[in-house]
Amino acid sequence: MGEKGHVKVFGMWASPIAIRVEWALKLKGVEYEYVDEDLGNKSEDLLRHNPVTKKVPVLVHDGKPLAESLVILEYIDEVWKEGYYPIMPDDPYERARVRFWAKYADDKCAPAVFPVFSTAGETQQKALHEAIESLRTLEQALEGKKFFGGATIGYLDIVVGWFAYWFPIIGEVAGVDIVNARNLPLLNAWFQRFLDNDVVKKTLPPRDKVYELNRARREMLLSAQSS
Ligand SMILES: N[C@@H](CCC(=O)N[C@@H](CS)C(=O)NCC(=O)O)C(=O)O
Repeated sequence: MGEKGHVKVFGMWASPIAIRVEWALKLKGVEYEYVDEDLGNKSEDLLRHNPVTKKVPVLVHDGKPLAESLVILEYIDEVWKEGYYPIMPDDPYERARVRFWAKYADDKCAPAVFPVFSTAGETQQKALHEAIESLRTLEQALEGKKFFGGATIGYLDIVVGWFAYWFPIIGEVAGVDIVNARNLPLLNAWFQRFLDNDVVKKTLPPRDKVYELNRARREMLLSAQSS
């Protein structure tokens, strides 16, 4: 048990959302117990801890459960504060700004990329155009900075961090290039910088397994549309 109690995380190895919680805890050097869920057959423990959405991630701190990754990230930053790696900006206005962009990324960018993954042909091209536009808007938050958090990885980097690893994989599965040096140069350069971080790198699931899972998923989505 760490100096601030026992920490348990319910995740799923290929979840791009649950990994946010692991990145945050690892950046802070907080030890935790990890429970990998089968989302097709969720454990009693997960359902007991998160009866509302029944989703991962769930953080259980000294027996007290919390769901929703963005809420969990802020909680982690508040509990492991003095002397720990900072995640949220100090300034209230900057804190509000990163919350705004996190909401934009979850509500606009991720849903805009999904149809690129789940369609083909002209529909996919149209979706790709819209996805790139939404990412171009997000890119504004990176202007003049190494990371969204400034000189180091912060809250927004953790929130959109999965884009850096998952977009190239799902792009390859779907036969499209979502982010590259020509269409989104700042975001593309940030992808490399983010993935170069040791904590980030060490937490990532194996690329071949993520590729295969998404390949099978796309095949299923496309065949469901054609039947
Ligand atoms: N808004 C939630 C989204 C969590 C989420 O979508 N989790 C997915 C895995 S990536 C899940 O648990 N899916 C299982 C289900 O929907 O039943 C968060 O930020 O925590």
